[in-house]
Amino acid sequence: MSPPPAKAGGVVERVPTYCYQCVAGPDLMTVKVVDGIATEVEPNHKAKGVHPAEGKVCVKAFGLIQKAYSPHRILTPMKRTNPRKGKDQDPGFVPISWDEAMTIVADKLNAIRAEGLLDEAGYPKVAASFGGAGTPTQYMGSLTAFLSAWGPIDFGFGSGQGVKCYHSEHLYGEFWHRGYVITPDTPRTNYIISCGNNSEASAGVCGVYRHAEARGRGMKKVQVEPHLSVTGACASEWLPIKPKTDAAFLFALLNVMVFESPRDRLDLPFLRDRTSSPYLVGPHGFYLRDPATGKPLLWDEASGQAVPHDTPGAVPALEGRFPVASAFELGADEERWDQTGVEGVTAFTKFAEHMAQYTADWAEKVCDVPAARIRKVAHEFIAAACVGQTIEIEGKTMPYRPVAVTLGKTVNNGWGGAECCWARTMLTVLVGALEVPGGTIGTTIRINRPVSNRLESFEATIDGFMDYPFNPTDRETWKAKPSIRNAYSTLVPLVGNSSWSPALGPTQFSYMFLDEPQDKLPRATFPEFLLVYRTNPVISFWDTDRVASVVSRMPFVVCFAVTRDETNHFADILLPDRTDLEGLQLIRIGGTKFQEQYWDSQGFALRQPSVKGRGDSRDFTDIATDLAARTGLLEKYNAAINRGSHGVALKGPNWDFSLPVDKAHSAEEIWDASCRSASAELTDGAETHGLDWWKTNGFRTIPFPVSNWFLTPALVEKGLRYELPYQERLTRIGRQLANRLKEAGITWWDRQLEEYRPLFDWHDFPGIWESHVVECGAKVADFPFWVVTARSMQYAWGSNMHIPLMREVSGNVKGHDGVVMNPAAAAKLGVEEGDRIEVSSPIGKSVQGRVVLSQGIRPDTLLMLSQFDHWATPVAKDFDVPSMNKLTAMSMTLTDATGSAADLTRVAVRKVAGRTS
Ligand SMILES: Nc1nc2c(c(=O)[nH]1)N[C@H]1C(S)=C(S)[C@@H](COP(=O)(O)OP(=O)(O)OC[C@H]3O[C@@H](n4cnc5c(=O)[nH]c(N)nc54)[C@H](O)[C@@H]3O)O[C@H]1N2
Ligand SMILES: Nc1nc2c(c(=O)[nH]1)N[C@H]1C(S)=C(S)[C@@H](COP(=O)(O)OP(=O)(O)OC[C@H]3O[C@@H](n4cnc5c(=O)[nH]c(N)nc54)[C@H](O)[C@@H]3O)O[C@H]1N2
Ligand code: SF4
Ligand SMILES: [Mo]
Repeated sequence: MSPPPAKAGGVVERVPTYCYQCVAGPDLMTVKVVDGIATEVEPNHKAKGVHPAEGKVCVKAFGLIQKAYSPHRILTPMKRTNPRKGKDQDPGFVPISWDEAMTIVADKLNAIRAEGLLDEAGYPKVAASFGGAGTPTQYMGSLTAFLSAWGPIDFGFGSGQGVKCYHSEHLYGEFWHRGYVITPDTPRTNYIISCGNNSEASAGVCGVYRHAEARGRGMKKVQVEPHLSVTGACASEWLPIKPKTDAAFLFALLNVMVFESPRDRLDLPFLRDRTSSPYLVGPHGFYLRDPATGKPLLWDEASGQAVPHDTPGAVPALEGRFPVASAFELGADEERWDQTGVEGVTAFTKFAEHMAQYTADWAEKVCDVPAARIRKVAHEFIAAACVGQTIEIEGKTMPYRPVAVTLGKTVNNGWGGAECCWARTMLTVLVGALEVPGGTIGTTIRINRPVSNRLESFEATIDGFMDYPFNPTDRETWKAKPSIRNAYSTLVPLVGNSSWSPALGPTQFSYMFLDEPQDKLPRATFPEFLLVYRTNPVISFWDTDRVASVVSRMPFVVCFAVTRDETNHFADILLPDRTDLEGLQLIRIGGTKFQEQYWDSQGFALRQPSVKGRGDSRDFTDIATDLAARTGLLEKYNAAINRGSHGVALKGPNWDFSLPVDKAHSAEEIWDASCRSASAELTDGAETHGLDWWKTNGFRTIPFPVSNWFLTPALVEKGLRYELPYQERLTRIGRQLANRLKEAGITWWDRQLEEYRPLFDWHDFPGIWESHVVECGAKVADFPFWVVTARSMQYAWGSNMHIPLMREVSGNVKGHDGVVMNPAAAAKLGVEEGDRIEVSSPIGKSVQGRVVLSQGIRPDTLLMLSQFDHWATPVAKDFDVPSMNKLTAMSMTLTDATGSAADLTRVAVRKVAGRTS
């Protein structure tokens, strides 16, 4: 059903609301409603000067009208009637009432509760998969309160978010500088080196706006990537690098900066005072520590002796080797070396000596970027860094270093991701551009706490660094027995144990381990109940046929569903939620958030029904309350709401809108109380506007200091340093983990343990994908191409591919209807534009599609944009465009130490019959 044409003279309303369809949100907008029918999405002009993109939204938001009125919407609960589950099985969904649907769901949950929430293996019987990089919570009302009331749930059944996303960046970024996602300080930066960061497609309306403004004032960007993305097309320079060799390129930049540029062009005071560069490293590879205090030593040029790092008045030596009279080194577990008359080498000297091997001439052979270009980029970067200059922000004088290095998702995850994250951070460290105006900064935190303010998210360690919530690796507290199936707390110390950690763990293991028991690890068991919302792992993950096979064997699957899709094809029950323009929810906005949401204000915004919920769809909050009531959890659920699990606590220092816990409340009541509490929070209790006020006004903010975008001043205030370049903590933790796994007899994580080193090395990262070809019993020469993927501005993953408008708009951007291939490579195979090819991978899977020729891609690389290949999602299933996800493997070999792998694989290409022009 499409909206009937608006009658002239009809009643026109403009409803303020938000879009959070992709991770670059939230963005504010208004919906024009004529006689109750949504007709247009418009900017929210009241947000001009408040929202970083002046109250505008991107192209995807315009699709929301068609989404609401889609003829393919699921508009009533449905029950599966075909007990057999398979891709080729018609589920036989039949409409049922909400009462019947909720009775079936609650009976299952109550049966689980009666027998215990954990199964014999100790894993939660209930699992939940939410995708879209955390965006579903912005649409699921108070379901979060129900989940918190329930108890243990396995949140580790991933969808590709997390492990296919920015991953090493999340973990190492938070470890080094509290940066879950790392971006340029775009409004002030002048020079960006971007390795595969496709911000013109991926950074949302705020990112695109900021970059356009920056280009307008002359900012330069060097885009390094195997194919010319829309971002590359907007950049000053494109360097078509060989896939997965970015670490070599970045290492060579470091080499040029250290060896081919005068030392004083670097930010020596920053290196000396804000990093661990002057710490003295002993012969065993750990810091030399003061026998009295245990603190790391540095060489004090003032007194001519080694002193603890925080000695007042000390003038640390940045480089050199120094005699230390007495010190000890602290290794893994109980390793301790007490030493006298020992030589200490500064961490910076260790770093410089280590980088000597990675010359530009060496890198050229590895990454296929000419040495002269590497040198040019390094020198331009130093020149643009403005070392020594300052800028005033809100009356505070801060360093001004307008250079940034950004990484995209295939660069900062999987093998080589850690090395790229380290090298990128070191590039900015060398010129003092880390977490300062103009430089490379982190957006927000997800592993550390409190999320509300990353500047308050650290205590000092005695080593003078920010502390970090590692999963334990010591003998007493290491978790030999995983709490959920992907074993993140057992295997990945860096991922921590916050509410986001299960979804950032090696989520492919949740699927893999069900069929491949791992030696000495408790056997993975199928969860008895799987809940799915706004994710489609059967399309979005690696080796999608394999994911489909696992999902088809899940005993009971409940999916919230806007339309049929590939994952809910295997569901037992479908529940129709009120979607973007129909539901009610208040969320926090402002502050700093990925992708490039940097606000100078913070507050709340309301999502409210612009149009009546269609059919028998139900508001998420009402669904959650009903579930809580039917499972006897109402009190706990209401208490969770009062605590703020749904986004805002209902009680503050001088206000209290807590709801009585013993009865069910409607969505309107819950969000009215939430609105009142939010109003009070923003006005210190002075105002308590309820839902009606927020419905009219849409959002409200208070100032957020721009100076809070930058971490370095907070570090200075606490007298702390970044633990860079040398990784003493990680080395110790890696060795301890190795000891624990050895004691447990686990050998299948040995390769991952090698990532824990004091200084990162180049390894043949593309070679790991090549060795996987051999592991699959094939020959590398038979798979001569790489296939990579990229974002599309028109699509939020696969979530809006059922919207015809998105298809129409994306049709104007090259690459959306086939496999992008270089003409020279195509000519060798006798392939022309529009020909059909079969692309196959070493795991024995293949896809077909038409060829799109472009000079903007390396001859050894193919591009499969986005995540197509739908076979159940309406509209999308008729696209006939392939996706790499059927071709890529889920494999231990390809899993790195952080638990992620990368979206690329070696493939073979063959021309097949049929042409589509
Ligand atoms: N419109 C839109 N925006 C989004 C999303 C969305 O679905 N739609 N998703 C959001 C999410 S969850 C994420 S994770 C981000 C991802 O954001 P990005 O990482 O910025 O974007 P992608 O387009 O996925 O990155 C692909 C780029 O990496 C390049 N590439 C592939 N392999 C390599 C390599 O080995 N080296 C180098 N240097 N480059 C390589 C490709 O050529 C391509 O240009 O986007 C977010 N923003
Ligand atoms: N080929 C390829 N694959 C990729 C990537 C890539 O770049 N290329 N990127 C990876 C990354 S970084 C990420 S984060 C993941 C994301 O992957 P997922 O998190 O799995 O996201 P989607 O595939 O978009 O699935 C979203 C689902 O939500 C449903 N949906 C949309 N709106 C609503 C609604 O209002 N209500 C309900 N009930 N359902 C709704 C859609 O129908 C869709 O099935 O994908 C990964 N997969
Ligand atoms: S960038 Fe994402 S959240 Fe913002 S308007 Fe576009 S789709 Fe919505
Ligand atoms: Mo992602």
